[in-house]
Amino acid sequence: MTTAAITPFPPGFLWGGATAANQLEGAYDADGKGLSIQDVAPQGIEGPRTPAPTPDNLKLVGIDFYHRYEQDIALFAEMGFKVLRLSIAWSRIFPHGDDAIPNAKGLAFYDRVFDACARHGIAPLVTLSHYETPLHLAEQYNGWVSRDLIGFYERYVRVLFDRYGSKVKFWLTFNEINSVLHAPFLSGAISTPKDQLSLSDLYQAVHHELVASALATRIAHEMIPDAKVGCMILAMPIYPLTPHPADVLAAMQADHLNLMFGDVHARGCYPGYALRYFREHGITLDITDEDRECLTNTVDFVSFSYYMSVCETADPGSQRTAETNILGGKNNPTLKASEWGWQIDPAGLRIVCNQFWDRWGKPLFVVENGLGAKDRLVEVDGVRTVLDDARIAYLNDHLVALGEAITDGVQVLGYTAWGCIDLVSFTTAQMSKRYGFIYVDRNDDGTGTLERYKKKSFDWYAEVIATNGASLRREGLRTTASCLSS
Ligand code: BGP
Repeated sequence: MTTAAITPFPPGFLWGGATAANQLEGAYDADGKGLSIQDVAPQGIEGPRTPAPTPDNLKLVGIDFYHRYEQDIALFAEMGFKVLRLSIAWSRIFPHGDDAIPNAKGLAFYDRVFDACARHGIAPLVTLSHYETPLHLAEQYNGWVSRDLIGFYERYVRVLFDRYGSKVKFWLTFNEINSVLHAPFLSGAISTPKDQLSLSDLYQAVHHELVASALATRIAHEMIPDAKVGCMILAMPIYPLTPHPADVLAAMQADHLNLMFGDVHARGCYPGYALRYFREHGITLDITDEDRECLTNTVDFVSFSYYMSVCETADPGSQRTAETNILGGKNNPTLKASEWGWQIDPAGLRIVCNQFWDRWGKPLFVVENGLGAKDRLVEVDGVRTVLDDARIAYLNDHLVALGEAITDGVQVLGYTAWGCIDLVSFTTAQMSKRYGFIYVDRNDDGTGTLERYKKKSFDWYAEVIATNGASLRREGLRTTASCLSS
């Protein structure tokens, strides 16, 4: 008699991977697609914008998923994916964002992608807006600062729900919606340079996105009764740098700036600490009664990305600035970091899961997590591969922590590993910052064959999925590989 392997992951747990259109599709001007804000940001969030697309922008070609999706989805299926997170490029559907009629060829492309997913039994999890707003909306309207964007977004999502409602049951409204506070152009399509942008304009953009998100939730529920809609938040636990109460308070207040987004999505109104923040920072917002009513359309689940934690301190002289995924913070002296300086903290995932569940009581979905690292293609027994033990260790430890959160009683719907196939980095726009189970032969200078190769982590993840997490190694934390620095 065999005993079933022990796993904290519930039956039907949605294992899979996550991607975004602008980072993998390429074909930036094919079949009627308009320009998106990413097409003029060749160096990621810190670099300058270019007046027009330039050949050094790796996203213009991406990994050519636009032409290779069949093969890539077949590889995901080989790993046993139950779900694939991908986004729809808004400018493929509405090339300028404010067009009256959608682009038929853009719509047909995603039909082909969703049909390929269906053939492999993979459920799509679709992000409506993932850092790829049509450029025209940035240039003509100043992005989400303008209330007009709510109407354009509504037109866009109605078209998508109508067209794909029978094929897509999981929807996310905005990727990492809280990142607009730190990356106004790439997150909120706001053309005003960050240093000239007033807090009132910034939070007005936030408000418009929050209303648009609630509106999309309401419309999805009306048009696709069996759909589940989630918000998507950049989650980054903020620990006090010391046990000093002033540091604990500083950490709480920094956390509030992020938690506000989940509070509005899950509770349907602005929390008191946000109203105080607006008052004390001279932020005046145009919030109508209709907006307030709209915000009461709360999400079905809360999804988030998780890569790292940071610290906060009340000490204005603290020099411990951390390299982070967009949001700021201070370095934690107890943690190691990736090659890009992102601090590795598996326990933080358990902490954030508990915090969100306790706070909102909504099911969670981990829709991004992974290790960005340099990979080296080698030959083993005549087969080209990557021996990515550091990535396996990172993912193992985070999944063990997620299992602990589930054992704590947190309801988690699924987990999609970020960049399940190598794609162009968001923050640095490099190819060399790789996350995938599948290596793509493309380099930072744009050279490469675009051929795909399975990494060691490919078989490892396939086994995790096949055993519903029972194959994970719980003994000791393994994130100690040589590529990590202290
Ligand atoms: C998140 C974004 C993703 C993704 C990821 C990793 O902020 O939602 O688009 O790219 O970060 O970041 P990077 O690609 O810069 O390593």
